[in-house]
Amino acid sequence: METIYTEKHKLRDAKTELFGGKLVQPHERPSRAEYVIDRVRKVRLGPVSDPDDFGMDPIHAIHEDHFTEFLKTAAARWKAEGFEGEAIPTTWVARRMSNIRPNFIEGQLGYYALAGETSLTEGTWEAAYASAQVALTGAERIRDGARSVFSLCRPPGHHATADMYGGYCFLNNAAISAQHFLDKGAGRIAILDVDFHHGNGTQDIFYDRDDVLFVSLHGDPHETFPYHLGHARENGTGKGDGFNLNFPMPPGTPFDVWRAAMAKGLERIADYKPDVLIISLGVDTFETDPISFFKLKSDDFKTMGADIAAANLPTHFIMEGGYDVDEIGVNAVNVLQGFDAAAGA
Ligand code: Q9C
Ligand code: ZN
Repeated sequence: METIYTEKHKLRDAKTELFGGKLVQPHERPSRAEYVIDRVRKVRLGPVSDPDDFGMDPIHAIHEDHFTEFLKTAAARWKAEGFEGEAIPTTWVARRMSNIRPNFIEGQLGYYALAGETSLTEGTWEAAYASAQVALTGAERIRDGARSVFSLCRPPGHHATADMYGGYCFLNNAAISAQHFLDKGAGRIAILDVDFHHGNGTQDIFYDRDDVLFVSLHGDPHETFPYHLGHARENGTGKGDGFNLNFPMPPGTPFDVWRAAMAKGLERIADYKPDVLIISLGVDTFETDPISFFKLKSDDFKTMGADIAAANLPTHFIMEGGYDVDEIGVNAVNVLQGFDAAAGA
């Protein structure tokens, strides 16, 4: 399987994450992608290619102009005010408050953030833009006829909505890829999100649509991030009714239980008959992930890949989370090797 990758991800190098009431070294750090690309090369998964540049249009097919403008300029505006730390929000549009966009940077952070852990830094925009270009390049490989491709996106994307960032995400790479397929003539796209966390951004973007089926397996939002979306009763709205499927699972969930849920999700995807299957590939379901509570083992990721291959669809893998950094390379590439072995590649 071919991998799309660029070192520009290193430009996203925040020094702080708000965690446990402290500013700590971010879980989402450059070494994550380094471990994954090292493993891709070590096992000779396949060629590694640079992304092409598709510009802003396919990003604006998903994200609001005023939001991308904010992401581009926020870190510099924050610094220009003389604030010494990295830019984090302290206010939100809480229940019964006004959705009017403030002028001052501090208020705008609260307006555009869906969570408070993720700081905006110099270089974040460039890295997020490059990450989206990686996903678009992967999409083009599938359009050119590849059975599968691995877009080694960093920073991740599935928590980002059309106009909000957070949960370590800025631009929604999976959504941008899905929309790109549709805009180039595909009729139906399925997104299977196997990251430990609910893909609230992807769900929100496609919630009222029937041309993208969203299926997510994740930690029950009663117990974990993003807390305020991802419940089983969220099935879509309007035309999108029936095209959103959530499988929240409790702390301690082992692979056999998780795998049975994925089988149900894949059944729904088979009924839907999509042109392309996009996998939001987080490996924070791993048993020793520092911020998660599922119990998958390294070998289970191979089985996961084989089960995905059995769906027999053109498959675009897009990197999302995974924070046991030492094992992220093995676990992510196990999915891809499991897929390739089962697909006869
Ligand atoms: N107590 C992704 O996996 N909250 N994002 C961490 C843990 C943020 C995860 C707090 C988790 C975001 C792409
Ligand atoms: Zn995650």
